[in-house]
Amino acid sequence: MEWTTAASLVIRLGKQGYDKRHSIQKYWTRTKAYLDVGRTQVVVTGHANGGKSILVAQMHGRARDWIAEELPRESRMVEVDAISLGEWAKLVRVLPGQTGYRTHGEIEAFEGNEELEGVIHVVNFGYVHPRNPVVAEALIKNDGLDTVEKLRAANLDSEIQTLTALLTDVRKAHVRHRRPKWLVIAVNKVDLFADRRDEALRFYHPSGQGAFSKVLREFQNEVGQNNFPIYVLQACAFETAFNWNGATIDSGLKKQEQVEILREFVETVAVVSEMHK
Ligand SMILES: Nc1nc2c(ncn2[C@@H]2O[C@H](COP(=O)(O)OP(=O)(O)OP(=O)(O)O)[C@@H](O)[C@H]2O)c(=O)[nH]1
Ligand SMILES: [Mg+2]
Repeated sequence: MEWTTAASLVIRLGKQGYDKRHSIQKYWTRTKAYLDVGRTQVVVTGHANGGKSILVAQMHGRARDWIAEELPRESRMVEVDAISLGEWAKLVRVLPGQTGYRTHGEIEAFEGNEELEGVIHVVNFGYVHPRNPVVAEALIKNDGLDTVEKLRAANLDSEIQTLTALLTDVRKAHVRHRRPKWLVIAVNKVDLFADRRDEALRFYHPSGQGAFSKVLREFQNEVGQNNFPIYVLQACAFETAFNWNGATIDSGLKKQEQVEILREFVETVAVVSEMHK
């Protein structure tokens, strides 16, 4: 079991697969008008407050301009964006984490979309909490999630339900269009569990022993493993201390490590995308 990296893919495929990314079509245009009418090529999903908006923003370096000033608020609409690396560029739609805001985006992104190439599903190893302090307070008081570990346990359970729901959409699209062609599990916020990344990998990897792995494996068995490759990547969109009920968890990454993880993440997604064109 290993994290997927650009280098490991290149070794597995031989160099040819990697070079292909320099010869992609130059259909790309940066105009916002095009972005709004273009069909989604990559869908980004995951829990509310899990880091989807920042991660996507980081995937073409735009984030540095504004992250320093203001972090994104809760997304209430599908965000249309682009991810790019050199000449590789994809039109992305980020589905809001809050299920109530999602319906339209899900339909647009998955149904009848013959352009859909892949899905980036963002997970957090349980390190996520509601933005709304009132909702957070209720989880602590009413649901008894008064420690980070209790919160994580509950989150990890709900991640499995979210994954199952996502795979239902993927299954339908796959039956109709044989798309999306790949799934990236983006294990974000690794700064908060830097020393337990092996554990996280075993938790999320299709060959792992846990419930998340089992759902992935069953899906792959159903559609055929070669028809639907799943890659597990580390991500760290933005180092932030995690605060819950008076407890604080700080980043455990070394200096510059976040930049390196992000660079690797973008490069690996680009290689995955070019491999499965
Ligand atoms: N520690 C840590 N925190 C992160 C990381 N990425 C994002 N965050 C935190 O997560 C918060 C939410 O990020 P967003 O990108 O707005 O999350 P989202 O998934 O778009 O959330 P919704 O729009 O509600 O669906 C940010 O304010 C950051 O503080 C990360 O890699 N590490
Ligand atoms: Mg968002």
